[in-house]
Amino acid sequence: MAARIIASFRRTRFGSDVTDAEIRAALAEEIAAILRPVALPLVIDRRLKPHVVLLVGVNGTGKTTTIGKLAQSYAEQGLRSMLVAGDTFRAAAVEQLQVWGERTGAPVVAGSPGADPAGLAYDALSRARAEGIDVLLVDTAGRLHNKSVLMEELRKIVRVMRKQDAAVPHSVLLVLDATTGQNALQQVNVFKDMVDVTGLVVTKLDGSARGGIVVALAQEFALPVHAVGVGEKVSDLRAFDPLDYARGLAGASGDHAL
Ligand SMILES: Nc1nc2c(ncn2[C@@H]2O[C@H](COP(=O)(O)OP(=O)(O)O)[C@@H](O)[C@H]2O)c(=O)[nH]1
Ligand SMILES: [Mg+2]
Repeated sequence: MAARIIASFRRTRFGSDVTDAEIRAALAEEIAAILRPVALPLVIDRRLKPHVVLLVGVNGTGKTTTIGKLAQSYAEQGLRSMLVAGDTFRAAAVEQLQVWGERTGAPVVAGSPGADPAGLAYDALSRARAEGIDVLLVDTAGRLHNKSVLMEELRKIVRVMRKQDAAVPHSVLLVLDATTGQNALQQVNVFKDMVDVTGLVVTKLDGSARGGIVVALAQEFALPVHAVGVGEKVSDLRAFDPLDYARGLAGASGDHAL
């Protein structure tokens, strides 16, 4: 990444009389060019009823919170969501999703603790189809310390839902915590082995880390970055803005755009 930027600077800028602000603006533009191809919002297909979105990722990255934020933003667009409490391992995870359901007006499908998430997802899918729900958001567990168990659990959710509709899930979002740095790259590899990840959500970009990790992710995997989390509140989900993000990384203010 650094080599690419330096090479480009050599070609275009070296030797000329440039200010610090100009260098930062040029650097930001260079980084934004790498990010633009992956800055793609998740487009919900309103004809699917439901568009099935599976959220995966390590514990604590923000899957459940992101589901709440997505349900809110869809409600604002006039789309009806249904939430599936597929992290059945922890009772607190089910309660957390129920709170989001109440806040956003979305029905929540939950089972008893320890229930089979695949069966739950199957039931939720038939209910969503019957009720004409627009988006089915499926939460999952992220207990990575037992990789083969998690892999079998996620694959079973997909396999069982496909008995009803071979085209689901339409989207598989991997949720990554920006503050984990380079570890996020490893997480993408692990989850890509388990399920067909179609896009990323990068959370906690409000933290102290500037999250240069998104640049590395874009270069390594070229997966769409559908949205970024910038806080814990329901409104803290944003479309990924490459130039804004790049300016933050380069320490460039918007005033010095090229
Ligand atoms: N600051 C910040 N905190 C977040 C963000 N997204 C989630 N969180 C917090 O991270 C913690 C774990 O989130 P949760 O949704 O439970 O993660 P999960 O285990 O993947 O479902 C919670 O305390 C959330 O409030 C974000 O974008 N910014
Ligand atoms: Mg959760």
